[in-house]
Amino acid sequence: MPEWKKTFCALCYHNCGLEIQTEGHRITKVRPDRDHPRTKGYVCRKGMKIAHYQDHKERLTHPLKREGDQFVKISWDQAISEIAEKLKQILGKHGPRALAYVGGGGQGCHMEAGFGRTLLTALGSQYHYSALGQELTGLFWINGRAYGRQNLHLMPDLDRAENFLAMGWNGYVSNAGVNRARKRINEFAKDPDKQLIVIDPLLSETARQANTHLQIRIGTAALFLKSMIAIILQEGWEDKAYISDYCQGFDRIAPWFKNFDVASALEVCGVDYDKVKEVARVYATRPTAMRTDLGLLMDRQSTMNSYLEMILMAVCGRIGTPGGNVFNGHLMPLGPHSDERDERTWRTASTGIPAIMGYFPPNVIPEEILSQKDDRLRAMIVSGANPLRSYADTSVYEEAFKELDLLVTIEIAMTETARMGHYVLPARSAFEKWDTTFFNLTFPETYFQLRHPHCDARGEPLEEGDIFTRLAEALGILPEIPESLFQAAYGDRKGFASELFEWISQDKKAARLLPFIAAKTLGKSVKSAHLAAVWGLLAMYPRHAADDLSRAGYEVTPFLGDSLFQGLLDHPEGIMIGRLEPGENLKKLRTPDKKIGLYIEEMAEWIMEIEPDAEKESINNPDFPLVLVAGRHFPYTANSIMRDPEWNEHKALCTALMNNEDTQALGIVDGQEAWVTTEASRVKIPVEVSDMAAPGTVTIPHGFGLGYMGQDYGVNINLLTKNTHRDRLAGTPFHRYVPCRVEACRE
Ligand SMILES: Nc1nc2c(c(=O)[nH]1)N[C@H]1C(S)=C(S)[C@@H](COP(=O)(O)OP(=O)(O)OC[C@H]3O[C@@H](n4cnc5c(=O)[nH]c(N)nc54)[C@H](O)[C@@H]3O)O[C@H]1N2
Ligand SMILES: Nc1nc2c(c(=O)[nH]1)N[C@H]1C(S)=C(S)[C@@H](COP(=O)(O)OP(=O)(O)OC[C@H]3O[C@@H](n4cnc5c(=O)[nH]c(N)nc54)[C@H](O)[C@@H]3O)O[C@H]1N2
Ligand code: SF4
Ligand SMILES: [Mo]
Repeated sequence: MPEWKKTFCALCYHNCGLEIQTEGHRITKVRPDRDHPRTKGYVCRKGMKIAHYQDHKERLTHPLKREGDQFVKISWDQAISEIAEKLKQILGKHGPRALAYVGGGGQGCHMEAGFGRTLLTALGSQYHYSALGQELTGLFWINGRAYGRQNLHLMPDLDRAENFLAMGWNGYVSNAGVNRARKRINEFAKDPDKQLIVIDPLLSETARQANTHLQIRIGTAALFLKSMIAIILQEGWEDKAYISDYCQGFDRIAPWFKNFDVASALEVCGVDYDKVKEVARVYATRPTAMRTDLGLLMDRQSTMNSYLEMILMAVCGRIGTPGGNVFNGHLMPLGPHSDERDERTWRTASTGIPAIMGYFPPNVIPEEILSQKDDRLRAMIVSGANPLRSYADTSVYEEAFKELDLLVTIEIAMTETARMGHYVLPARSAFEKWDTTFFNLTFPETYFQLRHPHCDARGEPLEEGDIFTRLAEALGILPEIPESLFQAAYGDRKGFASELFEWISQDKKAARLLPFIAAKTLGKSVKSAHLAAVWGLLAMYPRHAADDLSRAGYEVTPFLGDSLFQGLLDHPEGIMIGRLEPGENLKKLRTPDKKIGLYIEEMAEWIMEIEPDAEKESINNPDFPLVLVAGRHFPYTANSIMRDPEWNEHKALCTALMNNEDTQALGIVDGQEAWVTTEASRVKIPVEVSDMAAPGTVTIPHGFGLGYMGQDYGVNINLLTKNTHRDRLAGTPFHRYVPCRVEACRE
């Protein structure tokens, strides 16, 4: 009987526990892991298809160098020394602002990001661009102002909630950010004592399950949220005691809502006043957890939506309280707090967008490369990301990438971005290396899991941590490591820990380069740079999570980190590494007065723009009368990770969903091809008549248009999105609101 090996999925940030059987390089069987402490046997269609991620005909095996139109195989030594030499030349001539690191771990291979960022900062640059800068940074910015730290992130406390309010989130198929989302949705929808309320312009899969679905007009989320707050304050339903104990600035925000014309606003939103009032009453008076996502984050009022969402939760006393939204625990936050009011925080040179939680928004990359300034971007290391399919406005990206002096892509597959690179470096896949995820979707328990290397690698791919360490060494940025530390790495890990921490406590430069030091020492004895860095993280974890660890039943000793590390090696399904106290969640606030900051100066003018007439006017666009939802996530897409169309049995699934009303008016029948035109471009795509689409909307999935073995499958949605169409503050794209028009294809 072949052995079942425990691991977890790398296709979305739910990171479900899986069991796999393998034969050499391939995964031969998959089943959900019922013993998985967090996901308990939960899985979706995509996870069951993971074998197509691991093995296909365009996996990379060797370092490649571009020569003319061709790639030639080169050795690792040649690749590393040439790249290091070019980087030295570019940075020597133009300074550190010429360099950006793009990507960093995707949906569940996060160990590389620590190495990539360490290399970037050691070279003097702060430009880390990632997918987080095209969805979450506006929200992170609000978190920073309201809670004192951009990485204080809220999640719905569904275990203690009576009701579940979902807005701009389609968890029934995206599984995004809620542990075992489908089960939780069903539980709230079916239990007579609970309620599932969904606010979504489309009849999404989640909205279909709802007890109450408010189908707002697309693009009116800010107006809707402002109305909800206004109703609550006008009715006096706010939680006055909570506001006085835990909030600051209420008196300054209250006037924004006092005379707000709710009736006119809701008319623009296209929803019934009494129904909204009832939802507002339920939210304000019963423990209700809220989950929002791309429908708000990628909407035309992105950061404003996050601001209004924060105010709504706060005035109802739903932040940090049981059954509302709570701050979770973690081994590592997803990024550092980076306040742009601190002059050390960089802004992009041409477009002036600050780092938020350490991330810059991909939407500005083309302008930053094409700028005529001397400090323009010239060199880029892309890893675990495919900008030429994932980021807005592919044509502009293609134009910009041609102007780079150096493009290095670290990948497992030959992608559109890799094809434009000067060097393409093969990484080990999720199942060929030690790796982990820092996404964490549980409360009050915090879990952590290591993915063990279960598949053999083909060719010579390396762990990304190893690639970055080799680069750091070739660039001459590593300090001299004491010989005794190399030796200690082969002895008892406790002895190694004492030696290492003593050294780095005296040598600040070494402390900043810790992942590399760990890789060069312990990494040699455990045969993995990533494993060594995980050990380092765990070694430091008890210092800042002692209470969480003792609540989880651990005796907190100086070497607890090492025992946790051993636990992860012994338990490939993961272990609990902390337990929070639901009643003490507000202690996590980090503002100087430990209160939630309701009034945010930079948002004050903007919020005044959210008025019925102004919004009605802004969403009226005679040139582009329809709205494209540019990026449906459904069971046949997994961002741009799954490249072999065999995973979808080669079915033609990339269609434009439209409402019957619109197709009839345009003379289009189901299955007929149509032109969809936006400011950026136009594409031809089959139309699928569906009641999921609201009148006036067109929905196309994200994750098609990938080339495989010389053929393209489906439409690349990012031909239609415009990179300048972005949030004024965070630079995040408006992918859920792209004005468009549709014409039947007559030829
Ligand atoms: N199958 C599959 N699952 C995935 C992924 C994938 O590629 N495929 N990707 C993963 C990733 S990286 C992410 S970030 C998540 C995203 O997860 P979600 O955010 O849940 O995914 P979306 O499909 O964008 O769903 C957003 C919902 O917002 C609604 N919406 C659009 N415009 C508006 C608006 O103006 N107002 C309101 N209130 N709602 C609006 C849409 O109709 C849709 O139902 O999914 C993850 N899961
Ligand atoms: N128009 C539009 N665009 C969108 C969206 C949308 O809704 N609409 N959704 C967006 C969202 S929410 C997200 S999160 C982004 C995601 O976009 P990206 O950040 O580009 O990430 P992915 O598409 O998840 O995968 C990127 C690459 O990682 C590679 N890869 C897989 N495993 C490994 C590994 O172990 N190591 C390395 N080095 N590489 C690996 C894959 O081959 C793939 O090419 O795209 C988004 N783009
Ligand atoms: S793609 Fe599916 S199986 Fe994989 S982590 Fe996400 S929900 Fe789980
Ligand atoms: Mo995402």
